[in-house]
Amino acid sequence: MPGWSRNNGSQPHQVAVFQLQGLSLDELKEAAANPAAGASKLYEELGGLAAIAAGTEGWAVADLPAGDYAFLCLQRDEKSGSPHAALGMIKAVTVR
Ligand SMILES: [Cu+2]
Repeated sequence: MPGWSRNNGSQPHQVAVFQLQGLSLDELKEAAANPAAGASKLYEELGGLAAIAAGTEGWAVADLPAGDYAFLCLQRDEKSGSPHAALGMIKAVTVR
C-alpha cells in the first residue's frame, strides 16, 4: 500500500503506522502522550513515513496484513511539547 503525503503545516510531521493489537484508538492516543509509562509494549510500530519538514513531501510503502491499525504523528508540538497524536493527529485504519 503506497502512500504519499505533503506537509502543508508549519511544523515537521510524520505518519507512523501502529498495529492496535487490542488497544483502542483512545488508549493509543493516551500512550503516545505518556511514552514513559511503558505502554509501548502494548503496540507494535510497523514503520511509515519519517518526519518531513513543513512545505515538503514524502512517500512510504507498507505491506499490512488484515487488521486494525492507527496512523499517527509522534512529533512534538513546538508550543505545548505534546506529541501531535495526543493533540488529535491520529486516525484508525482497518485493512481487510
Ligand atoms: Cu505532526
